[in-house]
Amino acid sequence: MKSTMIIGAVVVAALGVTAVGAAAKEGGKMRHHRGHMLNFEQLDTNADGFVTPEELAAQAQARFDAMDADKDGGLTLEELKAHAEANGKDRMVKGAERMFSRKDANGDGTLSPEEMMPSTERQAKMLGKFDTDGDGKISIAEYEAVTADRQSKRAAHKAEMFKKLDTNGDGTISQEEWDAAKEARGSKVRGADAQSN
Ligand SMILES: [Ca+2]
Ligand SMILES: [Ca+2]
Ligand SMILES: [Ca+2]
Ligand SMILES: [Ca+2]
Repeated sequence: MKSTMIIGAVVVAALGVTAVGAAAKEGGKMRHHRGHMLNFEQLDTNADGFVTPEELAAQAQARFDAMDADKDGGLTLEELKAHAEANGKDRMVKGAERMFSRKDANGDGTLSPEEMMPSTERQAKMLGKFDTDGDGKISIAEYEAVTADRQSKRAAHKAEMFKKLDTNGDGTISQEEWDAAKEARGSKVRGADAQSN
């Protein structure tokens, strides 16, 4: 059903991966460029402890409307660029044209809300990630579990980096260790360059 698809899409859009940010990421060449993450209180507009697809839909629509400066229900390249500029998103301004032509599925020069939506697989993946009990809404516990998981992964990654740098395991990174790591990284980068050329 079409409505299900749209609801899934707005979950993606509202949960921090803005439609434009997601598009930039799909570009492959651009680095991960996430829109900033809304917190649960902001998403749960009626404050009942659950974020429903309806609440997310309303917010995704609000975001689309904010970009749709002339309120004609479609985004032009100019509107997209102007919005990115107004928000100081330089990288988005630069990537706007490419992203626009990729997203404009019917090539009419305007992005409809449907064209702005991420792909179905991405939507399903995102919704499934948060809604772990599959009841169709996101509880604060589900939201926090995902957020905490993300944070602990980041912390683990940092710890791992530290361990790699601290080669003698004394808990501090000496200048020598730092230099050695830099040296190792430098040769790796040079190696990669040599390969690609
Ligand atoms: Ca709610
Ligand atoms: Ca417009
Ligand atoms: Ca279009
Ligand atoms: Ca749930």
